[in-house]
Amino acid sequence: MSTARRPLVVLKLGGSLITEKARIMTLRRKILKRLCREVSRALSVVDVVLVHGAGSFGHPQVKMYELDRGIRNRHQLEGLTVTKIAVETLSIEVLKELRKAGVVAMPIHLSSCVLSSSRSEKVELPLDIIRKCLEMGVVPVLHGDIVIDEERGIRIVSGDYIAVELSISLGARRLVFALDVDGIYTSDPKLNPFARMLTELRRDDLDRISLGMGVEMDVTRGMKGKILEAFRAAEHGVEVIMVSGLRKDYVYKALIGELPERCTRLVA
Ligand code: IP8
Repeated sequence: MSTARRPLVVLKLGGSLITEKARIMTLRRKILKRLCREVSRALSVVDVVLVHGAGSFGHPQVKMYELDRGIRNRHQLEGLTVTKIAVETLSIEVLKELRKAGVVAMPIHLSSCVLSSSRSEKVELPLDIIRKCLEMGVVPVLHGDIVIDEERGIRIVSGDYIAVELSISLGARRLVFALDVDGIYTSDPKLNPFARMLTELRRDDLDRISLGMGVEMDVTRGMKGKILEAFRAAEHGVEVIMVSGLRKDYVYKALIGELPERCTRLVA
């Protein structure tokens, strides 16, 4: 159960939404700024845990040093620092925009407080710290990260995994994925003009649709990985909504529990 007084919502801001994925370490500041204001307004109704993706502040760096394959030589270790600098730079930008929007936020970096083991799928998250922040009315901010792993040296933990795990463990009412598209489509809407958006998505539908979006540059499985993760939350009774963060007030509406006109709801 949530320890917070109000309904708890976990918000995942997609890396493709808040960064230019094709241009290394480039922020989409106007979009981020507006989204932070929407979070700020929603805080009068719900408690929020914010998780963001790494976008071009993490994926190109991980790919460059092949960090997603674990540590095999010393040169790769340099990539650890390079990637952390990039991800933390984005995290600071998110915090600065939250601050400007009047949100009191606390960054929680998994790399500093988690030791993972590849023998387990699960990564233990610092729930006590997050619960305490919520209790104090502070918004915990997490992001896709690199953590030290007992067997492989390092492990990439996606923001999607973090958001899903938190929504289940904290008993969140809702999990909102803010995307750079309106929802989940029958195929990639950026490539196929006939792609149809699905207002409801069931696990069975996954066999009938083609999910190519973002997979090429994404070291954490892109859209398909996101949806498979998200179904875990839906199957634990969390309401899961995929919504465009490009449309004004859609994230705000999803946060406070008003279904925006266009979005995809996962049906467990
Ligand atoms: O963008 C990936 O997190 P994501 C984290 O949420 C790194 O998949 C370091 C690439």
